Amino acid sequence: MLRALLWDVDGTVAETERDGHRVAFNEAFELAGLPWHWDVAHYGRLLEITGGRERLLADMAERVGAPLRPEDREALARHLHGLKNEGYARLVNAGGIAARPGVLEVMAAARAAGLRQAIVTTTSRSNVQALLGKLLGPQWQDSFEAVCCGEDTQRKKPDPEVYLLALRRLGLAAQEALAIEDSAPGARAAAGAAVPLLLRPSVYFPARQLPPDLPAGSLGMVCPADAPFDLALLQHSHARLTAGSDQTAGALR
Ligand code: XBP
Ligand code: MG
Repeated sequence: MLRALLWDVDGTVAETERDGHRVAFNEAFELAGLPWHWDVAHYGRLLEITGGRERLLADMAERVGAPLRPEDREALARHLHGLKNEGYARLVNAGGIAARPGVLEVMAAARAAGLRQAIVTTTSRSNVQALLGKLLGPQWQDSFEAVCCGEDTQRKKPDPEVYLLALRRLGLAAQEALAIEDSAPGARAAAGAAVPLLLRPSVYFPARQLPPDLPAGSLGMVCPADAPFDLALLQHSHARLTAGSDQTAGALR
């Protein structure tokens, strides 16, 4: 039985990556006096690295002109990441990011129906606070029993740690929850924790199928980005995914 919705944030709640984080990273480069710029395509490639600070370090490893010593790179990544998160909050507060269609309605309907909800993200807590505070209002935390963020785990998605943490905080078995994700790393994280998954692809992950490298027996299905998205769909998807055996998952993959 479905007892909780586990929400990814970036790409799932809103298209934050291309129009939010990427823009704020570029602003941070400018503020720091660096002639660096992440265009839409380059940022798309970097999204395989989850975590903004980790993404900066991965980019520096390939970038001519980046500091050579690891400790200098680490310090610069921390500085830029701080500037980026401040800029991201400004951008979000100015109304620069809208929720994806149906998301706020599903959150409200789930709450009204007594369905439990949690945030399960690799993004920093300050970014979750900025985005959900803007989209849902200052009482946004009332809708979520657990808010699991990048700071709460040792390993970020695609590692399943953040899903396992959310299940532990809610006291639920994996099959009692439904993960809503937009990306391949997010799908891998949910599947690694054996949480049934609804993948609603975002602009950077225009998938029609689940990623091929999910663990065997993973329970998941894809909701096309332009399909209607409502609570009935989520309930129906979860019931379908958990009704049978692994064969169900096999058929859906
Ligand atoms: C997406 C991420 C994050 C964001 C940037 O997280 O990988 O790193 O791109 O946020 P999710 P930070 O889809 O799990 O919400 O700079 O705070 O890491
Ligand atoms: Mg995501």
